[in-house]
Amino acid sequence: MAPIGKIHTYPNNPRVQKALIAARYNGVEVEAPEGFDFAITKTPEFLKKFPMGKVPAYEGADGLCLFESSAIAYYLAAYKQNSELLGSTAAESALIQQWVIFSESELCSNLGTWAYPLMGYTAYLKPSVDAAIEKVKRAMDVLNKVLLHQTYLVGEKVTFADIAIATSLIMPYKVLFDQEFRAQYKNVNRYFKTLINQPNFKAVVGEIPFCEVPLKYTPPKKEKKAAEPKKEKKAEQPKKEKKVEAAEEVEEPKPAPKPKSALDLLPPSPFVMDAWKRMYSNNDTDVAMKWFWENHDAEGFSIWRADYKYNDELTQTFMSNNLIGGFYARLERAHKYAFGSMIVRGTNNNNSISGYWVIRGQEIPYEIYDAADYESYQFTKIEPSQYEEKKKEIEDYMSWNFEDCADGKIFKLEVMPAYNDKLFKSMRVNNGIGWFMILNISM
Ligand SMILES: N[C@@H](CCC(=O)N[C@@H](CS)C(=O)NCC(=O)O)C(=O)O
Repeated sequence: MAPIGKIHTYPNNPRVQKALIAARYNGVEVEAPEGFDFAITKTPEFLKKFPMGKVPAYEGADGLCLFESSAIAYYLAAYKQNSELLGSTAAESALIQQWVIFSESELCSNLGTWAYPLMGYTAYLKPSVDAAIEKVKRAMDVLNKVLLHQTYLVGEKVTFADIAIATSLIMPYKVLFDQEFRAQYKNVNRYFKTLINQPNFKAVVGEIPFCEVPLKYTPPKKEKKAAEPKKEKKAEQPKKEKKVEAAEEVEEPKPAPKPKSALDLLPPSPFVMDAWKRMYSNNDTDVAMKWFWENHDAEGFSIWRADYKYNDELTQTFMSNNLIGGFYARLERAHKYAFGSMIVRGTNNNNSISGYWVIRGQEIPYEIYDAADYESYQFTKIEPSQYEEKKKEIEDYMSWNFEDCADGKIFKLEVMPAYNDKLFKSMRVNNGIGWFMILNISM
């Protein structure tokens, strides 16, 4: 039988497995060509057919275009008339629908929030990861109860519900659910093993090794700095020493009490960081940069070029952009004192991260060098005598004015990214993947 269509995707995308399994159950052939380049998802031709610019995306030989992995899988599950995958009554169909939605909203999205920071794709925020783990446990409890007396979720045979749920559980069974975790969900374990050993599953997903050592967050190592304000403070205040030591034993640093920044003790500067951020947000970059040079105070602020040190390890451009987001997420205390524009230049498997910063004072302050990811970047100061020579480059970085600019992020707290017009403009100009990747990426 000739393929009825093809699925655009990168190799081994877990979101495609449910479609390929459904296709096998129905004896339908569909292509999932290798050699995919993410860049095509942002071309006008692709966006015309798949306006989200995301994968997987299905293109039928008959012209049907579909995005959303569950819709693609549904189509293949429904392709054969009277397919048993979709139930035989309205009630069964609705129950199947219930579990498909459950797999997306209760499993995939929470599993992504749990796993992706640990894989380094998104910023690690402990409360958000902990909350996601609790939500996954709640969903697993539900499945465990339901599966106590049932082999499959709906009726007595494998349906699309089982395909959706089991494929959502592959990643966590491999890297998150260790033996101790699995021990609490014996019925789900039995169910999962039953499914992944069905020939139609096995042909798509292969052997699934169960997790022995789950992914854990390991903060990047930092070089010790000669004079850290925190340490000085400890020495000056012996009475509080015990309390500080106890706090240091806790896995995650707690926000309070806020140390007063050494930067607040610098002589006042006529350059007002907030005014610059507003200027940048509300005007075209050429207008904003004119204001910047007119108002820049080279004594109170310094300009830095930042280059990621491990560009040769970067792969997908959207992942590089997520790295920038991860760095920013750890610079919470620097918002008052710094502004940065970092961009991803190049293409998948051949890209780099670089940018420019305007920073209070003449050194990289504690608020920046204390961030976990700081050591991954080379910060090079641009001396005032170099301003003229570097002016064009600085402006190009501020406006993302490079042919090879794939994406980027602006470091400034002033407005939420989703409402940041300049960011939207830049995303449009670059057909960028943008901020939403960090929020949307789930599985
Ligand atoms: N809900 C969608 C999610 C698709 C999705 O987020 N795909 C990612 C790759 S796994 C993507 O194409 N991201 C690129 C982008 O956000 O522009 C689905 O299940 O198909």
